[in-house]
Amino acid sequence: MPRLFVAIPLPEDVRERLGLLAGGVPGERWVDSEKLHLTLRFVGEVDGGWAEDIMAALGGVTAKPFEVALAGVGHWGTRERATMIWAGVEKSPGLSHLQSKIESALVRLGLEPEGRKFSPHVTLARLSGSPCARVAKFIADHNLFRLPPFRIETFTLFSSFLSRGGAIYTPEVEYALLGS
Ligand code: 3AM
Repeated sequence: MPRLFVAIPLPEDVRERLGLLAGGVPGERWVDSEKLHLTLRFVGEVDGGWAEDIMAALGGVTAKPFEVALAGVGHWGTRERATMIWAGVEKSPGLSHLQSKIESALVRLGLEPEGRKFSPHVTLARLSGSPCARVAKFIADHNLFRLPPFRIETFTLFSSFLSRGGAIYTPEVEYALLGS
C-alpha cells in the first residue's frame, strides 16, 4: 500500500540555500537537500483504488499560483527534547487557500479531517537526544534567516517509502496551479 502525502517541492536554489544551514547540532539527521519540501497534507497508507480517487480529487483542486517566502527557523518538541528543526514560511494567503482546498477535496472523498491546524514549515532536521543548548544556539544563530519569495505553480502527490536509509520520496503526480 502506498504511503502518500501532498507537498510543494522547493526550487533548486531554495534547497541549496536551506542546505547551507546544515550542521552544528549533535544528534541531528539533516534532510537531504533534494528531499526538502513543504508538506500540505499527510495522507498515509491507502490501497490502490483509494490512491486513484485521491489523484482524481487532487486533479479537481483549482487554485492560482502564489508566492511564498521562507523565513525564520524553529523547533518542535519540548525545550528539553527537541524533535525537529524547521524553516518557517511567511504568511501566504495563496498557500492557505491551496491547503484548505486540498483538505476539503480529501475530506469530501471520505478521508478523516486533519485534526491539527496547518503549520506550514520545511523540515530541515530530525533530532534525537540533541543537547537543548545547541538547538537553542542554532535557532538564535539563524534568527534572521530569510529567503526571497518564490512563485509556486505546482503541487505534487508524493509516495513515501520508509527504508533503513531514510524515507524515499517519489513524485507520483504533479498538479498545475492555473490562472494569474
Ligand atoms: O513535511 P514534514 O517532513 O514535516 O513528518 C512527515 C513529513 O512531514 C509527515 O508527512 C511528511 C511526509 O512524510 N508525516 C508522517 N507521518 C505522519 C502522520 N502520521 C505525518 N504527518 C501527520 N501524521
